[in-house]
Amino acid sequence: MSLLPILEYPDKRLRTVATPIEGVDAALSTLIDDMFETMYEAPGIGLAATQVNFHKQLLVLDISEDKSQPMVFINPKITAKDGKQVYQEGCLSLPNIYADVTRYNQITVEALDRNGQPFTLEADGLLAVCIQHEMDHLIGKVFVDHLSPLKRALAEKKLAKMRKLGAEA
Ligand code: GNR
Ligand code: NI
Repeated sequence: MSLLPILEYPDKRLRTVATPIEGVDAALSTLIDDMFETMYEAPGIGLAATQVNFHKQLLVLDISEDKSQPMVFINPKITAKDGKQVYQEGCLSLPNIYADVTRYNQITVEALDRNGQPFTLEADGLLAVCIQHEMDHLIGKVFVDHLSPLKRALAEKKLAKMRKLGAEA
């Protein structure tokens, strides 16, 4: 297993639109293991392949507190959505930046699991937030794209400042 470098905003590669995965092979299985290791180590509750510079439709997540609910979504599609919720989001590609984002409250997702088997999942609350956040990455979107221009500018300013402080420390 190995830790993978995570791309950080405003890296242009985060804007790449991922393409569908055609088959689940051993190399993909290794990538999935490495993505879980990278996500848990960060620590984060989700990771999209885009963030580790692999531009295929793959995301992993685990919203449990004890690493007990690892989930893999290959070629995910939202087939139903309902309601609205606001959640304070963060992103491993924008360290230390948090902002409220409005998303669907309840979604139905169809995807393939790590064995290539199709499944359907109904999600709400944080799980629904996380799936929508990760699926955004797969189309080259990050959560600050959902903010007003003013809030987004503030987030970018804070990010630049944190980087500068980090570089001096
Ligand atoms: O670790 C993460 N936490 C989080 C919190 C609120 C909403 C979304 C997320 S996802 C994020 C990990 C990440 O950047 N995934 O792309
Ligand atoms: Ni993210």
